[in-house]
Amino acid sequence: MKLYSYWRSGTSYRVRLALALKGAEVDIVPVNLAAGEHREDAFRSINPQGLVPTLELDDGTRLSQSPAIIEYLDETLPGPKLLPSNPLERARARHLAALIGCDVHPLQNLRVQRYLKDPLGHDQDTAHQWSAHWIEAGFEALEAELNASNHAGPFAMGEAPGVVECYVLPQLFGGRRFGAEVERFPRLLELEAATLAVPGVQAATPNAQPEAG
Ligand SMILES: N[C@@H](CCC(=O)N[C@@H](CS)C(=O)NCC(=O)O)C(=O)O
Repeated sequence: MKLYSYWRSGTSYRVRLALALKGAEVDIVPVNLAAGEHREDAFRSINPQGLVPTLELDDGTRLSQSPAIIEYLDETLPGPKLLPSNPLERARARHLAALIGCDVHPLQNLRVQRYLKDPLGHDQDTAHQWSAHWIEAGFEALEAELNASNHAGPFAMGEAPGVVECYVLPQLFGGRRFGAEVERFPRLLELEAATLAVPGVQAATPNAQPEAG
């Protein structure tokens, strides 16, 4: 398998985490978002939306959109299950993941940040402040959800990290980058520390990627 990925991309990090938790090998193909490689024809022929991540299977089939990729990997690879088997628990895991994936992360995307600056005319500090505001709003809800949960922690859904952790770690990475006050969310930080201590997970982190700069 190949994963078209960018070191700092939160959605690529989600998929790298899912692969690491499954103990699966993948060839990483870096796509340099900062240099605009994802907008070039060569990458649009791989993913017409011009976004990472895209997973390419050994037979050449391609899959995009991180939630779809993660669920496909969970259903087809051996290793620990990332989504719970109980329907209600599975819906809850999807709920917590979507809180980040649908309502927080899209607002910090590169193309959204660029639009805030040009044509809207905001400077970098204002764009970051705007992002940090929405990240903290999402984290407040997520922290409250986890504190009210039946699961004691440190993980969101049980004894081991799964799909929710695949979303929370990248969003904390993004939160720090945009200046969100992540220290206000001790439950999320506890979940992050416990996940980073799982063997193999460090290799999935942004700074462990060969092209990180
Ligand atoms: N919903 C998509 C979002 C993918 C996405 O937003 N990718 C970002 C990197 S995290 C990207 O390629 N951004 C390029 C841009 O905004 O120009 C997913 O979950 O895979």
